[in-house]
Amino acid sequence: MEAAKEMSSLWAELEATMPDSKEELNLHFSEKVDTSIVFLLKQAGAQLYSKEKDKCVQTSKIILDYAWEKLNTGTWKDVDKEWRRVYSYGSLFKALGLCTQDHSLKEAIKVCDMGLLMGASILDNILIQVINILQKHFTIAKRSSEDGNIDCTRKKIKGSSCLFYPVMQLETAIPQLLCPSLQYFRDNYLMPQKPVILNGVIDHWPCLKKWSCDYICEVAGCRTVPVEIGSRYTDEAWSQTLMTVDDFVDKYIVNQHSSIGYLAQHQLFDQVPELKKDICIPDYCCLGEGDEEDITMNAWFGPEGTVSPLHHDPQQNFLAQVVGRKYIRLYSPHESENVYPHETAILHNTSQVDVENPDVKNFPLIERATYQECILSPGQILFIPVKWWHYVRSLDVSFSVSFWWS
Ligand SMILES: O=C(O)CCC(=O)C(=O)O
Repeated sequence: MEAAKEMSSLWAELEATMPDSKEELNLHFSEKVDTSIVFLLKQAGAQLYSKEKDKCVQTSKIILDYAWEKLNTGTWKDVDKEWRRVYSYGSLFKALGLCTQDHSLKEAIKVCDMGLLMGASILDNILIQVINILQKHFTIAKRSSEDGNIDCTRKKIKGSSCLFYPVMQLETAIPQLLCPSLQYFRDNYLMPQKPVILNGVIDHWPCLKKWSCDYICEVAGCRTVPVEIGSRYTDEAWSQTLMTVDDFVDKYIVNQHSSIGYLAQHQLFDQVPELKKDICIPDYCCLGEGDEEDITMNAWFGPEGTVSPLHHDPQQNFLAQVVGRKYIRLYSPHESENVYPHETAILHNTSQVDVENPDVKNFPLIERATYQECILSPGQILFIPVKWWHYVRSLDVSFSVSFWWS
């Protein structure tokens, strides 16, 4: 009885996000999309509105399989947006069709996440509205099934083994400031493009007190996210996969699988607005010329030992440390020749040298390159000027947030 009540309240909320009639679904596509697929989309829409949910799920699966092929042919930038819209509609119809008592909300959430990651915005970002509702109901159901059993779910993280803990030298240490004024930061660090660690500027961020594996699993555990597998993206064995945050934490953080998994992505905060509420854009970003919407926020969540090989990015960066510590080494753009950038276009911003263990025979100039370094701890922000080479290795389970701005 309770389940039936819960399902009808969920369905009422979902219905409120949907257009009033199937005619308002706006199922119009350019000639790039085969008419047979447009027909199936209309059919799935009609099945949904006439509450034939199982049939709607079946039709949506065909649409999704077909669109998936289109999304995975050629390079991502050449994928036509119309096919991404098709994928989003297929995801929407399938997710809503799955919302019956017999199906799990978890699967519907996964379908929406896939739509968000691979699709394009439709119907005023309806997938975000739908997933928020699904997640709310999923969390309520999960909490009530866990009642009285909370301690058993606590994520226990193995102690840090820190095989190689760097010793900082005074001469190479990145300077630190305590809450500098905007003008001081601009004149002494932004304009001359010098790295600096800012202390005391993010002390008020709620994430510093709130974020832990338990909390991240509580707010995002059921969400599907892209994860990088392998110790560094320059390795041949490196790959990417999709998995839920719960599975990522269990496999790579709590149980520390033999390979390394890194949740390094820019969509996490759009996918999970709850996490975004716990951080703020640093005031210093207003010194840039871009608008706030142009700032990219990246999440970097992984176990001890994740490495981002030496590389540079095309924007200014504030790398904020929230959980755990990271060893970071910076080389100025003047050292580019000495750090041996890869020759391929795709990796031209990445060095061939493993800077903590350099092959000086093959890369002798690396010994000439001067660098600055630090161990970034929770509550600190590192300013990495545009085009500065940076190498990052986490010393603990770590969560950082970076802001790319111009
Ligand atoms: O924290 C990391 O592993 C890499 C950070 C980074 O490369 C960036 O913020 O641009």
